[in-house]
Amino acid sequence: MAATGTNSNGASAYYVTTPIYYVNDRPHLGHAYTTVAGDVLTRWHRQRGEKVWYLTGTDEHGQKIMRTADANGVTPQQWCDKLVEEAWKPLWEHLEIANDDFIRTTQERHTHRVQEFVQDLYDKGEVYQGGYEGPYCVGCEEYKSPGDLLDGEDGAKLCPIHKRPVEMLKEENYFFKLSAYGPRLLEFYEANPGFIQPESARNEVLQFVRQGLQDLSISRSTFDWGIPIPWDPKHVIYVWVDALLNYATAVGYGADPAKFDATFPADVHLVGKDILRFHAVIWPAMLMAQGLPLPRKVVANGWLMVGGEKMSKSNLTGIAPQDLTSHFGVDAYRWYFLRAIQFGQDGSFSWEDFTARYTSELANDFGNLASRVAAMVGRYFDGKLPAAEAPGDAEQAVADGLARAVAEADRRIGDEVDFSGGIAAVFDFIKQVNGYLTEQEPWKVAKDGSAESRARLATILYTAAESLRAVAVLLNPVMPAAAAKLWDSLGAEASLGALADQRVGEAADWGRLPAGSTVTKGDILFPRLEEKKDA
Ligand code: ME8
Repeated sequence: MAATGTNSNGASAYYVTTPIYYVNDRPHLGHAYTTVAGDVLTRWHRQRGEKVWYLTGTDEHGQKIMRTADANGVTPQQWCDKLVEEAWKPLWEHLEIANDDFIRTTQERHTHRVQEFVQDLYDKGEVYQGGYEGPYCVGCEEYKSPGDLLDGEDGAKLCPIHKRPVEMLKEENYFFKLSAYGPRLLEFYEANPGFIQPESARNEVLQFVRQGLQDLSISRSTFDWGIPIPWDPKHVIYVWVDALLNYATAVGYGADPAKFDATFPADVHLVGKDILRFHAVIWPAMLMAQGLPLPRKVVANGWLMVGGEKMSKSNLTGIAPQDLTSHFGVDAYRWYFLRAIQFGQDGSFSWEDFTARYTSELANDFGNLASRVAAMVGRYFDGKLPAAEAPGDAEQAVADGLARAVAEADRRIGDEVDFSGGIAAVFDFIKQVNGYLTEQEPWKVAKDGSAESRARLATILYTAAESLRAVAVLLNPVMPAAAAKLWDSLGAEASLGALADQRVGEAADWGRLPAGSTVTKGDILFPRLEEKKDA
């Protein structure tokens, strides 16, 4: 399938990237949203048995970082080192992000290769010297089209994203002949309708490119915090050209051809919709200019909003993820935003909605199911999972429901990068299993000690436990700690091996959990929130 790249034969990795984040400040929910999404996507593909490469990192050059460092009385490098080590890397660890690499644009493995790339463009005649004057937003690190600006107070013109005044810049710069690539880009989008996702993002890009592209200024000479232009070191390379190249330099561009060929290009670039054009227009054009292969998909996530505005560092509306994980836990945090918001759409964070969904779906539907089943296997069968001695239509319906849930979740998350749809499929199945228990009433069946009832009870509890075995596999990419607890409590580790080694496809193979497994009532997966507060 085109969406999943070339990895089905195992030759090259399923390569997913996040944006590399500016380290002018600490991470907030918005950054974590994209990074958790990438983590779930890559964990899913690992559980399909594919080779995966998940890259994240930090964008450390440019005026925005330089000004922040100045304001804090340290050098830009000192500032970046501090923020990366104290804020960014620890957050990803806290959120259980299993990235394979972390690139920083101040690393030599990056800076040297960026210089070579730009020099190469220059040698090929793709770059020329010229002048430019226009409104510039330091927040975006981008020249803006005058028509896109908003009117502020006293006649000031504002960036539509940051709502802050733009600055008029006039510079002698080097330009990349981006305008020449419009027709080829349009042909490419036409031939690859799935390249930009969602549809609204694709339409925005098509409209933008159809209007005609301007050449791109790729150097700056009014400040020096950047990678020098090799043939004219009074200039530094424009921070976006520098930053986009991380996707190539991190996987060995110009340094390790074997690794590069086995990884590049990306199967999915995950980006916020604010930086879509850079990834869907400029980046492919840069690659075309070098004859390099283009990414397979650029998927734009919507914005997390606060009070109707994009949550952002510069507007001081950034909420730290730790403020939520300390209350709801890391698993619920990873699950919530992907579950509650259709990927690609904007979504508002609300404490009330998170609390309501946690209580109904995690604590009641899922957590309760797991603890009830473990408790009953303990009470009625001394913690040894009984065999399903007398399966009938009701059990077949559960097995069929599981097969549907696996197929749906795999297609939605694995192929379509539709997290809420995939997670909903799993939670619908959880609901089905709850409904099955309510109908079968094992607690009543247990009261009658006949051999027939005993067989029936065994069948019901096996069916529920086997369903949970599959749920643990399906939810492992989303909530690894809760899934591991569940896996342990079913005794599945001893009988089936490590959870991480379970394949998504096998989740649907009914009957994998062997009778005789030791089922224990482990920790409650999702404690009630009020209890947690008191604790
Ligand atoms: O743009 N809602 O870095 P950045 C959802 N360095 N996602 C959000 C968000 C919100 N409110 N706020 C931020 C840059 N994000 C460049 C990228 S890539 C070669 C260079 C997420 O620190 C979203 O993924 O401003 C967005 O694209 C990214 O953070 C921007 O992070």
